Amino acid sequence: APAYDVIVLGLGGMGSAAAAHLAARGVRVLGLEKFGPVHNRGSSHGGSRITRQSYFEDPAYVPLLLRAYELYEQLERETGRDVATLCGGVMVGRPQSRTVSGSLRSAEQWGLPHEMLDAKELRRRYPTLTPADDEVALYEARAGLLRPETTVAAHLQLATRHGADLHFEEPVTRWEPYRDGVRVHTAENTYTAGQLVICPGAWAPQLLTDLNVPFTIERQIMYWFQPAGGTGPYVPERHPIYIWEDAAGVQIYGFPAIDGPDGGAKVAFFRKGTVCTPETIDRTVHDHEVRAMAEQLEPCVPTLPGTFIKAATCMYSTTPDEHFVIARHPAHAGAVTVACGFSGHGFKFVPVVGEILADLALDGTTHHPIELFDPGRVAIAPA
Ligand code: PYC
Repeated sequence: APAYDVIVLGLGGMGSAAAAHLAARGVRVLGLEKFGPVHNRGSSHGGSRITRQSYFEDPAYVPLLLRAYELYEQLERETGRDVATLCGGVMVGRPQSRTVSGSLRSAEQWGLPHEMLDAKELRRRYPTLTPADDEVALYEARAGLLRPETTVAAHLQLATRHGADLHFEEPVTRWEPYRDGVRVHTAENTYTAGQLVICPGAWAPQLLTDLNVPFTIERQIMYWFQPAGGTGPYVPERHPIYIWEDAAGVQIYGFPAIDGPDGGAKVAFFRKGTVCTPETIDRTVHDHEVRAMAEQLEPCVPTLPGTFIKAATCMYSTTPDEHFVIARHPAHAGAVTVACGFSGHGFKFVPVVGEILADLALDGTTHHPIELFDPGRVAIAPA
């Protein structure tokens, strides 16, 4: 008999949630992670991530978001950790921009509470934000921020509490079908299990060659600036998260100041990354990159680029249509489940993805709507 019911490969955002949900259902779980617990080498670090419900990307994400909100609350209750701060959020741009029109479409389709603000009202509510007269905002009170490192730590804690074995600093070298299940090799050991759940993050191109999805791994930069005049107007009690699309379609996103009076506030370009691999990513952030961020902020959040504090890099794993991949592996459908290609907008879904992966691995199906995430839609013909 297999030593484990399920092996989870990768214990970042998605894998830690999968391990927690699987272990809570009473099965024997092994989690394998290349790095230590809650590391900063992948896509689940940097102190904050946005959460929101009026989803400009596609209304099909909304039911999953509603469930993710419930599960984030449950995670806070079960672990006593502070994961979410719902400080409100604004999606800003011209009315016809994807950010504004797509958010409004999801809000209207799903009856989500929201307000439309003209430029004058946005400036009145949030004096740090200085939209042009032809820009508007969709305001959502239940948008806010999530703490990625705390989320991962909380899921690892729950997985362990429910009896999962979690092995860190133990990279998987390869895996293969074996009898009715799988065999997974690391430098130290070989493990067998009935089911394998692969949450590879930016390592998807290496670990999922036979999925035939053309992932692009992108280097992204997160910046922290100390606002001119201090963080007073930027604290979460007074400041929303924001996604702001300019007339050229370039999006930035930012957060309130959550790191105390001297910690600044975080801001970044949404996309605009350069292609990289986890091995070759340039972890140095260059002066010209800091200047480009400050220049983009000048017209819309002019006091934010007061003093540059620090920057950090992370990776997106982007699919051609920027929708996720969550499915039974088409080539190994009886034993392998994959979750990857989160394309820079996955973290807010972490707990519901954990629930879906547990459903798929244990029941072969899920009641959650995941049709949009079928890898077949973007797979290229095998070479
Ligand atoms: O998913 O809200 C999001 C997001 C903003 C910037 C990167 N991802």
